[in-house]
Amino acid sequence: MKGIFKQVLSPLEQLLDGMTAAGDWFSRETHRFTITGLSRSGKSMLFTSLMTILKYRSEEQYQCLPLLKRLPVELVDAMWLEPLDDFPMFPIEQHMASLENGEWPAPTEDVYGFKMVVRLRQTSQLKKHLFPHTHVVFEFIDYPGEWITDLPMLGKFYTQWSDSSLAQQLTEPQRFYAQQWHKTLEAFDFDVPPDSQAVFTLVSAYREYLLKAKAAGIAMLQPGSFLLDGSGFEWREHGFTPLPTKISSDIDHPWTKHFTEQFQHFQTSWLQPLRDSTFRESDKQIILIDLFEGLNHSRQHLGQLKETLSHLADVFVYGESSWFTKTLLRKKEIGKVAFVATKSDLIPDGFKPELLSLLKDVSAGATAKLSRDGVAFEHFLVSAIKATDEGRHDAALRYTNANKVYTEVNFEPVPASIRSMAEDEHYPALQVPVPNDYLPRMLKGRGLDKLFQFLLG
Ligand SMILES: Nc1nc2c(ncn2[C@@H]2O[C@H](COP(=O)(O)OP(=O)(O)OP(=O)(O)O)[C@@H](O)[C@H]2O)c(=O)[nH]1
Ligand SMILES: [Mg+2]
Repeated sequence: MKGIFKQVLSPLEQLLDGMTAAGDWFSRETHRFTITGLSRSGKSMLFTSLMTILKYRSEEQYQCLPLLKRLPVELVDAMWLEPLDDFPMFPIEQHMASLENGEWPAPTEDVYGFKMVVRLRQTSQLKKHLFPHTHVVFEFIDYPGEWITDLPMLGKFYTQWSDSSLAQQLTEPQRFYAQQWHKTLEAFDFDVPPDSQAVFTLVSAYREYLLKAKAAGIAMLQPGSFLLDGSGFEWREHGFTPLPTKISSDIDHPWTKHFTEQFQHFQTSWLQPLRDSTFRESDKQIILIDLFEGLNHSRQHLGQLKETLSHLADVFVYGESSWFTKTLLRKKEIGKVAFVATKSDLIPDGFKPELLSLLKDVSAGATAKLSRDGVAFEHFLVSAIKATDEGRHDAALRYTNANKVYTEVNFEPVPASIRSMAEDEHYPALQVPVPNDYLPRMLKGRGLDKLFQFLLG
């Protein structure tokens, strides 16, 4: 049957369903969404808003998403959160407490999950027909953005990664931030054996580069997993770095051998399990993109963001066809992908068409790959919270700044493509503190109805 919600059932459930088994467990329908994005792209804030909006929607009958037709509030009997497998629960209370204290949610340093269960009212035959399930389950996983850039490393040999990573660091804008690291690499004596002290020296110097590049808005950070201390991969013990090609091309060189082993250890003991548990196959992929960081820095920053997203397209959705893709999705469309520019409240409405066009440009490398593989995609803008207000004219916004002064700012038009941004230009990003009235402003988030429709459609 062609339901309003797409059916993605495990074979067991499908079987049981066919037997019209009764009881809650049997009539659950699970949708797995991957909302993913590079570091600081707005994942945690978006989850926090989605949960808050849905909570208000169900508990207070608050119609904050007028365009949302898929899940009419009258049909929703109750909505609650449940843990997802063994993942620690998404710290919604902690994030809300931060907002209450005037702080944005802290950067995510570990993986969290939650399930949102929606119990539907089964009042009339018609509704039963439209919603054959009494429960619809949505699964969400939040994780540090630093982890995602590492996934393309799964398909590489150490020397391939080493060479391409050095080549990337020699192009702008990375080259500028890599100067110190490159000096260290050039001066390094590779005749000393790769003992733990020597390895630590080199890995620390490389990590310094990654930290510096991250602070400067670079998205292409490999391994991003080395950036977080205390959670995730043990870079001190198992770290590695790229090596100069004269070393990496000698497969018998002690350093090449050592880093090849470390790299393989990284792949098998960290990346593969991470991918299997956190970046699982899903019905729908949402890729969050913060364009403001790139706009704030330079055209070249936007260029490397585009390149990073293009690399990521290889590992998503259709990466390597799994059991799931092969057996279940072959008959249907392969999942769908949305490229979503976040924090759209940071520019006036009048410039949103340009922002959307820039989003399409920045994701063009990725969408070319999706088109080639017959994967459907779309683009839209969201803001998890509407932290700004309209200004007195079209090119202006008003907001309460860090000094608690309600001010108006004027904007230049946003470039509609990377090419149309001048080499020496940049667009300072608005730094908006958490507004005091954050709750109504979260309920006024923009584009979230579109997002729900994408998820449910
Ligand atoms: N104005 C505005 N700012 C936002 C919005 N969403 C996120 N931000 C800002 O972007 C920052 C990063 O958002 P997060 O949700 O923490 O990003 P993340 O993707 O979870 O980041 P990691 O956990 O580091 O991977 C926040 O601290 C806010 O400053 C939004 O809708 N509007
Ligand atoms: Mg986060």
